[in-house]
Amino acid sequence: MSVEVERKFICNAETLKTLEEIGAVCLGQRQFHDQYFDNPQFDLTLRDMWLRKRKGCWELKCPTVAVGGTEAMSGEQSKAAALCTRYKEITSLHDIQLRVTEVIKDVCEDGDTEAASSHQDESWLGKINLVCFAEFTTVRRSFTLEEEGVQIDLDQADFGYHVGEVEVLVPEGGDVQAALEKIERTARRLGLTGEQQRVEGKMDVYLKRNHPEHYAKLLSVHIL
Ligand code: V4E
Repeated sequence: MSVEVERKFICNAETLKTLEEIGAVCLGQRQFHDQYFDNPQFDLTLRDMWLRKRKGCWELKCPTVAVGGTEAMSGEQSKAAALCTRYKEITSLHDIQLRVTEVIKDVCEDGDTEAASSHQDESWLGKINLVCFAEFTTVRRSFTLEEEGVQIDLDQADFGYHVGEVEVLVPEGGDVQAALEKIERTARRLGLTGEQQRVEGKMDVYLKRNHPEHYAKLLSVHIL
């Protein structure tokens, strides 16, 4: 398990040029199709848990309890930290099923919570009433600033939304504060100093268009 710390940013015509100027190394381009799952009551996403299948593998993103909080930060640091998200990334199918069934145990009437044996076996979804509520394809160009250990992704979603993100993966028990500082330095080098507001991710835009009521609910409980 690792913690993904990331900050989204708005891409513009200058972004590629800026990446080149600051010495970012291109890691290449890839395309992937994401399917996101929840039950009809949206019990997972209302707990800020995001279950998806990407390239044949299951992934679950869950909120992480902030270690060290923001009290030790300066005003500027905590403002910068507020623009970042941190999520635990779980990729073990066994652990994903445990976490998901903890939340959705009441709808499993026959008590049959038999685990799936492989990432391809989707029978467990039906048993706990999980259905796909969002799916889209992303073309992603990735860059790294090797000296910082950050990855910068430029995403183009197939429903017409373009967004960038600066990301650091922190191993379990690692230094989240150091990751926030790397992201902040990178944001400055990218010239993102004017961005004071959280930038919408692909899911914000997708839900706004396709599930506006659920989007409004997530906004009202400050999940989006
Ligand atoms: C919506 C959401 C999550 C699902 C994944 O969203 P995101 O990280 O934007 O997708 P992607 O394709 O960039 O994933 P990656 O390849 O980096 O793993 S996880 C958390 N949320 C909620 C959320 C939020 N509250 N605020 C922002 C700015 N983004 C997402």
